[in-house]
Amino acid sequence: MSKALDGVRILDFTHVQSGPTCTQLLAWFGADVIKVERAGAGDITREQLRDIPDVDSLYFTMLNHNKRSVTIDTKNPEGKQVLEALIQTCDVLVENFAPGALDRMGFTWERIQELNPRMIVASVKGFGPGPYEDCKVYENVAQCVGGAASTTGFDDGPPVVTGAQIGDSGTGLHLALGIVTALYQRTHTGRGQRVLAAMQDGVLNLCRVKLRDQQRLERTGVMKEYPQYPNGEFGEAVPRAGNASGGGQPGWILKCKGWETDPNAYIYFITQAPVWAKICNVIGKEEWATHPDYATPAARLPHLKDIFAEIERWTMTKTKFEAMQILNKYDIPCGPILSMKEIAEEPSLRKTGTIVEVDHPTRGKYLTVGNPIKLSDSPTEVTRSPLLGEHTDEVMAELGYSTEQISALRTAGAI
Ligand code: CAO
Repeated sequence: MSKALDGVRILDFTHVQSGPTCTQLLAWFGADVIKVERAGAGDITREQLRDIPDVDSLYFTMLNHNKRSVTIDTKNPEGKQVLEALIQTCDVLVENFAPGALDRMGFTWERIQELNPRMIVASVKGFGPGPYEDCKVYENVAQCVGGAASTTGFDDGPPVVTGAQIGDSGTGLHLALGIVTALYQRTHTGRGQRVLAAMQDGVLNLCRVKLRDQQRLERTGVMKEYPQYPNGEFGEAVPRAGNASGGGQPGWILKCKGWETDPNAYIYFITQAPVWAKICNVIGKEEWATHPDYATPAARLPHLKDIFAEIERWTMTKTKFEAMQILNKYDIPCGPILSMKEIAEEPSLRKTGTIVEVDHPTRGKYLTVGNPIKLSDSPTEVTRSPLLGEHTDEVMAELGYSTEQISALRTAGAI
């Protein structure tokens, strides 16, 4: 079966996490992704957080599936020529170097356009144009400057970063959408363009509901679904909301049977308005269905703490899976807090290709997260990440270099 992005060639100049997640997705959709790395070293993540000596780390292997790896020293004049040949034959250049690094290599937007006017140049940067545009940025910095950290955690504690890599992988996702959109526009215009996804912007986009709340707070001075209501103080900025739901249906994380010893024996419970009567029945508080203090969503808001405490008395008598099973019968929205171990072992995720076992020549078998986006006409087959420079000769031959030329370039340190 053909793939959605068959025939699209990506010159992958990405490293660490944000850029590689983007090009990995494009590779899963069928693009030929050629990852350019420095000979001898490669992407720094190959050696970061290693669990097996001298073997590409899981950090690297889990972000670089389905790609080819070539080594080029792009600061070497002959290496630059090889890169120029790649620019002329690829559709998209994706990079997430520090600001200005591509220009310093001699590959400005103008120069790239001269070489290939159809080329799309896609970049992840920490910030968009402005006072911080020259800054280097990593995941947690992006979470802090994009509004996630100030709105995550509990009200009486410090800001907290989330384990979800919304700055890196989140921005990679945004960039991938920008790239396919630019490829589509090129079918009409014939021209390439620049695509920029700034990590601050990507995180803020994912924190959109918090900017909503900032404006609600400024208008009304209070947010009734937040745990600070009715007894706490609201300041000028959106406070941290603990585990409160970001939407209009109040929710909280509640203890389940075994919470004393199992750090993940909890369930997320949503008191969705249409099923309120069923919730009251399940927890044995039938009278709340009609009581004036509890019968409507607005009446319930000042009592949310008591309501969740009562529901928790019920959830603590069940395991998180038992509670889920019972609540699902009544269409009460809830979700067990799953550990990574439980997720890794979940058969249904293996079946859908969301968790995949991959074999690697030096690492052996390992688990990875497969393509979370499923296309019915473009199925994803996850193949292992490349060894450093594994495809240098193959790609050079495709560019028209002879075996002798390739070994001369290697001797000169250009590849
Ligand atoms: N041949 C020769 N030189 C190469 C090369 C190659 N194949 N590949 C990279 N280089 C050079 C670059 O040209 C650059 O050189 P100069 O500094 O002389 O211009 C140098 O390697 C280092 O690039 P860098 O500054 O991007 O790398 P860093 O480790 O210092 O910074 C990071 C890493 C992530 C902070 C920075 O790249 C960045 O801010 N990127 C944008 C934001 C981003 O993506 N952050 C998320 C990363 S994932 O957490």
